[in-house]
Amino acid sequence: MTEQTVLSSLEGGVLKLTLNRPDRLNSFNEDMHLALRAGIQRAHDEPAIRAVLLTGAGRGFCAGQDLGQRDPRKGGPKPDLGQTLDTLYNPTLRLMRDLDKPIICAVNGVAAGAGANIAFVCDIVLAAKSAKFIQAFSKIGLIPDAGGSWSLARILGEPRAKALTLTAEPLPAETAADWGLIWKAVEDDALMDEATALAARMAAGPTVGLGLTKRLIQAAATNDLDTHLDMERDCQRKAGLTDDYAEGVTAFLEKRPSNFKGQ
Ligand code: T3D
Repeated sequence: MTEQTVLSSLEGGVLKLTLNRPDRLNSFNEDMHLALRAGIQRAHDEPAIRAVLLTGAGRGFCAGQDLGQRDPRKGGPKPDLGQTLDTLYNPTLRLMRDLDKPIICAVNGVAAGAGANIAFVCDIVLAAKSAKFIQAFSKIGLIPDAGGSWSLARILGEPRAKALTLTAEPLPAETAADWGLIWKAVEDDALMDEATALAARMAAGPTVGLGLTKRLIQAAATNDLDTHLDMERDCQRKAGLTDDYAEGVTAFLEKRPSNFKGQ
């Protein structure tokens, strides 16, 4: 490994992962794929990690797949992109959805192709006002992957999802927020402070309850109401057995801030 493609630091229960190939706008090579997956896996494995903050180094967030690695002029057989989705993108996306801890995404600059769609898989997305989201795939003859055709259709509906993906027109951060695709667009110089504070707040929260909440919201789109009411019952039962629930109620009754331990 010649470069550290994902920078990682743990502070106050927040695992910060920074995509780190700034000269390629943090586009994905295999090493960065594996490093990001290892970071998310670490968040699964370590109880001390109670939230993840994902961002990019330099002026971009992530420009999707590194196209230098797909250069047809180099010859050789045509790539099996289904296989790269199967082995590189999709396991990481599933790991991010399955993580029972909040993932905050700070989109610091352009997010294109799979780079945009990885942001949409995160739980709370903040973007710098100067950032743009580009479904760049149609420009190179591909389909929107990394969950994009799923997220965009669900969140935006067909008309906007089709227009964005078929035209590859950049979507400014403020419009993305107006359309409900991300949580907020914030002033560029406030982005990291705001995202860091939010991640710290999540890390100080009732981790089990937050994880169950994430799971419920994700399941809502495919559950019918009957199934979902049962799922809420089961999740509330689990949440009600946590020490954090007891602490939350005690703190309320004692008129003091809660001191959640994530258990
Ligand atoms: O292959 C598979 O495994 C299947 C999965 C595919 C998933 C995908 O994500 S496909 C989509 C791939 N991404 C793109 O098509 C986006 C390509 N990039 C762009 O269109 C533009 O760079 C941006 C709109 C994102 C930003 O434009 P701009 O003008 O701000 O920056 P730039 O000058 O184009 O880029 C700066 C540098 O980053 C530049 O290098 P240079 O000239 O300074 O040496 C550029 O080549 C490099 N760069 C940007 N994106 C990529 C990249 N290098 C490799 N791969 C990239 N995706």
